[in-house]
Amino acid sequence: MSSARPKTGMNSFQLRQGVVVRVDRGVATVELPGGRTVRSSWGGALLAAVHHDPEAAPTTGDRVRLRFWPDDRITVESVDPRTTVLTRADADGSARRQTLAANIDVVAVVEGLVPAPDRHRIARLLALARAGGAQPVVILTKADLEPEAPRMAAELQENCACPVHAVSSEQGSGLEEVRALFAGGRTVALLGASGAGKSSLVNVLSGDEVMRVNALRRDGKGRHTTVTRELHPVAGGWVIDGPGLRSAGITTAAGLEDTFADLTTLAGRCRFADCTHAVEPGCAVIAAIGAGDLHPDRLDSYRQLVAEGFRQERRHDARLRHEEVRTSKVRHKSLRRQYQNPPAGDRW
Ligand SMILES: Nc1nc2c(ncn2[C@@H]2O[C@H](COP(=O)(O)OP(=O)(O)OP(=O)(O)O)[C@@H](O)[C@H]2O)c(=O)[nH]1
Ligand SMILES: [Mg+2]
Repeated sequence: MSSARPKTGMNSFQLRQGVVVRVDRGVATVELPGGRTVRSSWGGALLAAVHHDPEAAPTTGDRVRLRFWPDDRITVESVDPRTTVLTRADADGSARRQTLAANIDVVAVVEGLVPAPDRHRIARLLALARAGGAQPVVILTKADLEPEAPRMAAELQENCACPVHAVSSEQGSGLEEVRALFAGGRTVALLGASGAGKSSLVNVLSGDEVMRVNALRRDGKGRHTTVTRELHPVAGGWVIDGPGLRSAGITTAAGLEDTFADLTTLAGRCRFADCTHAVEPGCAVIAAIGAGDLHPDRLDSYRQLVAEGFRQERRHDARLRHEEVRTSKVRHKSLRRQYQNPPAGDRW
């Protein structure tokens, strides 16, 4: 009697979709439709893809396909194409990039009003947000400690070319505008230094203590309380809270024109098209700084970020070229072995 053996080949196990809610050292926590979460490592094909391109590794916010194996293992087999991706250059100054989150609709740059907001950091994080394709906003926290909060928010908004909201998680003020960012099930990623108040904002928006919050250190700095990047349901949408960014190298100069719209508009009025805004006569940028209409920090940030963006683009291109050459050398070697030593029966 012939018994039909159940198919046990890899393709017989159904793939299921899920969303990555956090990643810890090569293990993703994935939420399935219905809300159950499972832990999952990388499948073979994905491992190979990640070997060639580390940016292919699943990150928080990714939509993935999971395979459930008979021995209870669960693996991520593939990552769906990303609508947006938040990427920073590795802190070691190399060409490597680190993918922070994917499929984000809005990046909220979170900065405390106390101590005074750091304009360089805001410009840098907005550039990072724009480069990834997400809509940028700025959230100024701790408005309860700064009587000048509305004026400071209005002033920053002129520079940033994006909405700026002043909020207090302590008093619950300014939260309606922030809640509106999540409308329609949108995903908002919070980016900012440690101690800026990101997790406090998540807690007050969700009405629950979903994230741990610690008092600041004596010198007023944060304690890096949040250590992983996590996705949580909030206000009808999703929020991604993560560790405070010690450094956030930009990966490209793309998007800088929008981040510095005030400056690039002025530059269009300079006498010379290739004006460097240093010594040229008829420079509208220098004139605006002299008249107090443009903060000199803006020009410093712009120069620094443009140089860094182009440098990182060149490094990344060089790394890709190196990778292509390496791959083609490996292919060439294996072809040569094959033709010099064809397996028996394959000779012609
Ligand atoms: N007065 C006041 N304090 C706040 C507010 N928001 C946050 N804080 C305080 O700021 C400190 C840091 O807040 P967190 O929410 O942990 O900051 P974080 O950005 O998540 O920090 P990391 O997790 O380290 O990146 C805590 O002591 C909070 O109580 C606010 O709106 N007003
Ligand atoms: Mg936190």
